[in-house]
Amino acid sequence: MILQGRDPRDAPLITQRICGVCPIAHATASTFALDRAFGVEGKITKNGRIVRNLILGSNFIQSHVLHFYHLAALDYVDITKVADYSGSDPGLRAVKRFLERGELGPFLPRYEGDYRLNKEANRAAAAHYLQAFDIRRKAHEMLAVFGGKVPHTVGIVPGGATQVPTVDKITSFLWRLNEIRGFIDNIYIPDVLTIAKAYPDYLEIGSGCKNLLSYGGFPQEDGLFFWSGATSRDLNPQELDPSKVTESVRYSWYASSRDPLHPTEGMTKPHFGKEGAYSWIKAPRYDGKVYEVGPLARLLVNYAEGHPRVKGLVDWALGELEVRPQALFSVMGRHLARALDCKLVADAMAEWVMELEPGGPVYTEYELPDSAQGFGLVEAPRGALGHWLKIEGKRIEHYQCVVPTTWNASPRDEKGQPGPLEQAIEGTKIRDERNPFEIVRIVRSFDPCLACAVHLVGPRGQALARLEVS
Ligand code: NFE
Repeated sequence: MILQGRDPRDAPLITQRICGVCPIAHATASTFALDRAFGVEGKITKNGRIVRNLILGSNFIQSHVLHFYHLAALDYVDITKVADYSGSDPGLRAVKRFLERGELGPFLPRYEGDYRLNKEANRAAAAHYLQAFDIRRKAHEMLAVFGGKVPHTVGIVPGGATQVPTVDKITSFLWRLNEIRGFIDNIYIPDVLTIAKAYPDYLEIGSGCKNLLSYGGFPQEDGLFFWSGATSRDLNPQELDPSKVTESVRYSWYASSRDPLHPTEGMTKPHFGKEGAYSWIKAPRYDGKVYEVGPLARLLVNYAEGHPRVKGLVDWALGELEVRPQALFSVMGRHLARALDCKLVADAMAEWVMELEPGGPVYTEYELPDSAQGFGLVEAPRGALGHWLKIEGKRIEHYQCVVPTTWNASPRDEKGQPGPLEQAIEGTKIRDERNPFEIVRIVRSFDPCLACAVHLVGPRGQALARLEVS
């Protein structure tokens, strides 16, 4: 709604402000939609395509490391076991001082009881928790090399990118990437496997709807790096048909003339207090059915389709845990898929950055059309993201974003079907209702982002702030 009446070229900049965690995915979806509307979709230069991929890939790494270490790990790692640490690691000594002084946030308060790692494993994980901050900073720096700034990039534009690669920039990007790849291979993936082995029951709970959807992402010369498609528990592959995407607002606080609607016609009309509604999130569905999106969906759709790199890596990880692919429909399956996804993207980036042509063009000119339509589909860190727009009189007339967490955290739809996260929680046995670890661990395994999933509502006609720029 904020975009209506604006210059279409503002969309990648404004839609990034939906979220500070995955802004690049919004810039990319919006830019793909505009490329299509402006008729430059097939004319992006090699450098333009690669620079876009490197900016988005840097954000994937930052987001996945953030999620595992800083949002999810403390559900499994008991950081208070650092209290009697007597070694020389400066990070652990700092944590110990915090604990001694009673400055326990963000480590406490927390749920108590189900921490299963021994003292050594807890200490190692706590040290990695701290190291992960540095890795995230490096991923941000890497993004800024071609993206200009973080979190909201100015580097991705319709027609291509803004930064012409130089040998200096490539070097600056590559040394950071190689350090990060070492962290993913030697620390992140082993940590996820350690936790999965200590919590094998979490390879069985939180499975959810067992339908998975991927839009595919990261264009290469010969097609997308991650393939698009859908699959289910049987792991039979299906082709993606974007016309089958709809959103229902039957149980959401929005009004709509018809329900459900395809995003080219979708409406965002707040109706708080609507009878029966219980969420600000809409309910996206594919072919009328409930689908999970995210790293697990991306990997298993590609696994089902026989993507060689994905298949090799997933089979290796399954061997480490001695489980079948179906075990990945679970809490630990989502964490493992996210870590493997991080490696796949980081390794591919090391190849893409070497394909850049220093000094070569990154941008293709286009004419702003009077009227046009477009849509952009991309894989965001949290899964399938689509932006749909219509342009009339060189201005945006209609704009809809259907976002990964909207899929995963959706309420019931017009048929009464609960969303993936609701299905994943239903029927879960809680061992200790005062410490409902099972529920928080299931919810967090989806890496939900409600900033992305809800729509912004401001009090009608009321000034929220006044800014003067001189
Ligand atoms: Ni706010 Fe996002 C990602 C997007 S999620 S984090 O990844 O698009 O719903």
